[in-house]
Amino acid sequence: MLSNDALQGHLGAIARDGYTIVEDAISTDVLDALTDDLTRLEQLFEVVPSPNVFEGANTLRVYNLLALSDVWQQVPVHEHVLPIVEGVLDRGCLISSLSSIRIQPHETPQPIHADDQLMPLTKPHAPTVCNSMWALTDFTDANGATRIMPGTHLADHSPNYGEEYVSIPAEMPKGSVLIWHGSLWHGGGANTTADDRIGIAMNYCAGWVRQQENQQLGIPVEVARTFSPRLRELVGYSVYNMLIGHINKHSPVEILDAAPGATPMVWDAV
Ligand SMILES: O=C(O)CCC(=O)C(=O)O
Repeated sequence: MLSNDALQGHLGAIARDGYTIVEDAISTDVLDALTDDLTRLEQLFEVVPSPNVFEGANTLRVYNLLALSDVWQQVPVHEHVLPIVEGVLDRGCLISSLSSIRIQPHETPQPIHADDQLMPLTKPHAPTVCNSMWALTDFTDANGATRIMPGTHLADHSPNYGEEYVSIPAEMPKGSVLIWHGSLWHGGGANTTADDRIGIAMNYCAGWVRQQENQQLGIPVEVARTFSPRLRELVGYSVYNMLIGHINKHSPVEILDAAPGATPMVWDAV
């Protein structure tokens, strides 16, 4: 559990710099379990790099991890990360996507971008997105640590796609988590080593924003039914501010459970 002082420190850093790093966030047994399952999934699905510059010619990505095995269910709700995300967005935040990013040797730098730059909003703006990168290996300048540009979350525009910028590597030991404001300019780094850099991209958005990867159709209903109450809320079986996301004036969680219930809705409060 994060202390209140630690929580406030991380929130202050994100407000000021656009990012923070939580060291020693993830225990070794969790890291090992995630790494083993990811390797299994990559082999099972025979994952190969996608043929586009953004995802990387030497990078393996597995999307929609919550649908694939139980071990990923602990990631979105982690006690050292979620309170910080809730502090940035609010407790009505949602999972936007959960995927892996394995940057292999010979990978070149990913174009610098902001994760919210496809949203047609005037900048700077309140955070609509708050993303995190779990380090399953050490993240170093040489192996492709995420490149960040501190303070750019306050810029009045997004980066020009494909332009080269001066950035710094978010170096962090294995078990750390980098968390950033969705407007921060950043990108994956080049890997000049002989080893893989493995990261888990645990991305969140505000509860009133559309999720990047569709969680309600992407995760089979029978899988979602096994989720904890908080995880169900985070994938979108919930309503934001008692209204947004309702189905016929009911929370979608009641439909998930096939048990119409009494989730308080905005109409009950007026
Ligand atoms: O792999 C990384 O360090 C960053 C990746 C990223 O920002 C992205 O794919 O959107």
